[in-house]
Amino acid sequence: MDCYIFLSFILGIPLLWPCHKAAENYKTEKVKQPVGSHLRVKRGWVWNHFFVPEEMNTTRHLIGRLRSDLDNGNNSFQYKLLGAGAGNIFDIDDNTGDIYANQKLDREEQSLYILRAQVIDTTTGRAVEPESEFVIRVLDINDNEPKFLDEPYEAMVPEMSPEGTFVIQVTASDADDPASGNNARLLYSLLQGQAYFSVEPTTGIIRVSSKMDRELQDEYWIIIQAKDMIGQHGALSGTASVLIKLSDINDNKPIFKDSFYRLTVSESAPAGKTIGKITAYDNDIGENAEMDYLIEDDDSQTFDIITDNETQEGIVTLKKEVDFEQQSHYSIRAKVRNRHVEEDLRNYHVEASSTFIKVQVEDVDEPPVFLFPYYVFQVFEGNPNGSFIGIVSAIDLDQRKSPIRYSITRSKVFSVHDNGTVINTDQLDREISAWYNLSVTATERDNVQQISSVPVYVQVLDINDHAPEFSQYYETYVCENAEYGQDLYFSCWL
Ligand SMILES: *[C@@H]1O[C@H](CO)[C@@H](O)[C@H](O)[C@H]1NC(C)=O
Ligand SMILES: *[C@@H]1O[C@H](CO)[C@@H](O)[C@H](O)[C@H]1NC(C)=O
Ligand SMILES: *[C@@H]1O[C@H](CO)[C@@H](O)[C@H](O)[C@H]1NC(C)=O
Ligand SMILES: *[C@@H]1O[C@H](CO)[C@@H](O)[C@H](O)[C@H]1NC(C)=O
Ligand SMILES: *[C@@H]1O[C@H](CO)[C@@H](O)[C@H](O)[C@H]1NC(C)=O
Ligand SMILES: *[C@H]1O[C@@H](CO)[C@H](O)[C@@H](O)[C@@H]1NC(C)=O
Repeated sequence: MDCYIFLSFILGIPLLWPCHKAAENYKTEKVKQPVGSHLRVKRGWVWNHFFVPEEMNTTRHLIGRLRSDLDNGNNSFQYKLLGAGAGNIFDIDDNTGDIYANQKLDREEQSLYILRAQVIDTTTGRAVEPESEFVIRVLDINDNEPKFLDEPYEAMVPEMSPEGTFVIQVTASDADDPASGNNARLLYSLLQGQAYFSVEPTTGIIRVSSKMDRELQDEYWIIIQAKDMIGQHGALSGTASVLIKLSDINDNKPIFKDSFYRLTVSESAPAGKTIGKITAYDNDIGENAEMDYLIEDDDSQTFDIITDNETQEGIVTLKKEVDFEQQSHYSIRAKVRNRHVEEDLRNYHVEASSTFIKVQVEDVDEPPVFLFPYYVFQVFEGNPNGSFIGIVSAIDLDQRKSPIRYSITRSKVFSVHDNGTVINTDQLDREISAWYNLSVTATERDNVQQISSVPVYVQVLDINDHAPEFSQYYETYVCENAEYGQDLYFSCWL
């Protein structure tokens, strides 16, 4: 079998060579025979090339004649066909050596049949020729359409890829004979998707034909067609769909939802407290949608902003405490920008965008504040009831500036006027008690919940001692014009 395949390749003819022992002897002579002519030898088998078209619609089809050149036509020779297919698919006319195909053949199922022939002289019962092998080839017709075998096809290409970018190669196969005309020569084209993609007609390579923006459309279904017969008349075709997804590039900058935000913070809020959220959106996805917020204009250095990595929101926090009485509102500017910026995407809008934030500080009703952390009064024993002992003073720092009411509880000896003046309500006797330690309470008249207290120490001086040299009022005059927040006690005391 090897030898006929080998020969037919060398000769470039689809011919089967008899391969029995005798063939060796004829080889050189036979090679010189013009293609298609009868192969004559001095003594031996004679036959044409045997071809049978596939898919023949006639039931019985003559495909050639096999003869011994010793056959003189006196009907004494008998031809026989042997091998797989002999007697059913093929048969031979005993007398003439005519070979017939009895049924429709399918080249794609079996493209050649190897049979053996015998010729016997019926008068002697002896073989006239050595038994010989020959081949019947089935000729191709274009009866198979191209098929895409690897469906479904899916490919991914970055958005904004330039024209010509490779996307995917899809190939169809055609069961017809690639050596037979154009039956298996395919030509690819696009039936759907030509606006954005192209296909190389001979290779099936799909390329980008125009830039696509993932933020507008993130996937495309295209339909590719393969036609055999290089698309000419009689061509069969097959189609496949290809899903092309666009991957994201960082071509969008984050943009604030609003150009202006209004936040409020209580003056009682501790440093680090979250006071609000601001939101920007980025049309990209994944890492490309990650952003960083920052505070841009904040001379007061009061606010901070961090990014919530889960929600991509900007969380505005208090860097230090605020005081309504000092500054009741702030205007700051915040910025947001892409966290990841690739060098080659500078062309796109990746710079930051910004927004204004107005922060309103809310006043909190705070308890009244005494001007000193404690008071020490000195008084001579024996002073009459209702004598002046000293003055305490508390103020409401809130905007409302509520009037203050003072009180002393659990003391039978002292009382306090609404203006803070402490008086005695009983005789003081140093021999009974040299010290009275009191607690004076200040209450806001407008909100009795707002209360604070201060310790007051009253020292009773001996009447027989010489008079003290210091003023009883010294605290008051220093503190009158002092500001809240200063270390009043010490500046007064020293
Ligand atoms: C046999 O008949 C079919 C259907 O009519 C046709 O398509 C096919 O080409 C015919 N075969 C040949 C070899 O003519
Ligand atoms: C027919 O011819 C062959 C070969 O020439 C010969 O051997 C044979 O005897 C002949 N038979 C008859 C019946 O004449
Ligand atoms: C968010 O991620 C960035 C970078 O990984 C990090 O610097 C930042 O601290 C994170 N923010 C929070 C609130 O965890
Ligand atoms: C405080 O009030 C009392 C009683 O009304 C009054 O006698 C006293 O003079 C007041 N003192 C001052 C400093 O106003
Ligand atoms: C009152 O306060 C003074 C000064 O702090 C102290 O020396 C004295 O022991 C106190 N007396 C009482 C009864 O708490
Ligand atoms: C204050 O004065 C003494 C002595 O004069 C009296 O004994 C007290 O009763 C008086 N107290 C009051 C509250 O008037």
